[in-house]
Amino acid sequence: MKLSPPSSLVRCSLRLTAVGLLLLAGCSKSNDTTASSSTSGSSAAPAGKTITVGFAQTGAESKWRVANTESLKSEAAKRGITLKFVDAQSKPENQITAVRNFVTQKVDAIVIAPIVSTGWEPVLKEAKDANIPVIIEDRSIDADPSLYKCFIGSDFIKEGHLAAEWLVKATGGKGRILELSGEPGSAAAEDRKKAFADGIAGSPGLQIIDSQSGYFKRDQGKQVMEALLKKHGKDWDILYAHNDDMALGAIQAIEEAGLKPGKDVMVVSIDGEQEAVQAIVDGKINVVVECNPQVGPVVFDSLAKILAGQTVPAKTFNTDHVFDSTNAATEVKNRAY
Ligand code: GYE
Repeated sequence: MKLSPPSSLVRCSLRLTAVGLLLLAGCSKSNDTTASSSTSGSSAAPAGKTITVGFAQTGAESKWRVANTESLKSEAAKRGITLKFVDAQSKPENQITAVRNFVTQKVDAIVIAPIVSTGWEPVLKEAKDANIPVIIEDRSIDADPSLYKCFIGSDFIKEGHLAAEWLVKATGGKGRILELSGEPGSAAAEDRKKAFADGIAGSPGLQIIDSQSGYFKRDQGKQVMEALLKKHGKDWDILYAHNDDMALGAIQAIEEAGLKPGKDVMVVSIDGEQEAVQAIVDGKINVVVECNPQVGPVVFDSLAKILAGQTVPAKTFNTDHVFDSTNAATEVKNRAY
């Protein structure tokens, strides 16, 4: 009797080898995880081939973003994974096209850092129909959770609350606030805006007197701050910027207008870039709430589990900290981005 080659067995064991390597190469990182959901192992990993992952990044709007890209790229390289990288240049339509192309190219998995939270369902359905698992990193989306495997990133609601809580304590609940918000329609901007507003709601002496978008960019942060300074002069007390790049741009505009940031007016920011924590040491920023961009290890650990048919938590949040004058001098040298 002629023995037929146990092709499915060989394929299966090769796939397990690739997945095993992914799992072994994973380095662990402390993270808070919340409610679990079961994820079926829809492995599209080809037998005996390098795993290919498509990564649809928002763009390169901030230093935070550059660090996020670097984290995923270096972690993929460490694990021998081929990463197809697309910079969507802050255009949601580019990002949808990138994901659609990844589906056509039959990648083994897709990672998305969504620019905006809406409009994702059609292309996620295409990925699901093609049996390609999707991980959402950084910004959450408004879509049926069964269309993607998990979310990995920071809790923006918590960040907004932490910023507000710090400010209420530091000001005794009094002050006129100018807000520099992030990318309109992004979870990062919307959650940080809402949570901060909720956090100061119990202090009627704290009022947001103006709010404009600086799109998470340093140059736009500066330009928008210049316009706000023209409009409000010195009749304001606090700047709440949704990220460090905008805060750093705004600080320049504030100084050019003859005010001392950190002293004449308070500056509250989010991200935890080294330059911003240094600005606390220099007395120009008052507080920075951390948002960790270095999620590459968690993303690829989760992917390894998904490809091996294991369950991963529906949401994995970073543990983020608060930097102010009490700890900035110690922490600044540890900032990796
Ligand atoms: O705060 C900002 C970046 O989505 C959390 O996007 C991210 C934000 C981050 O450009 O710097």
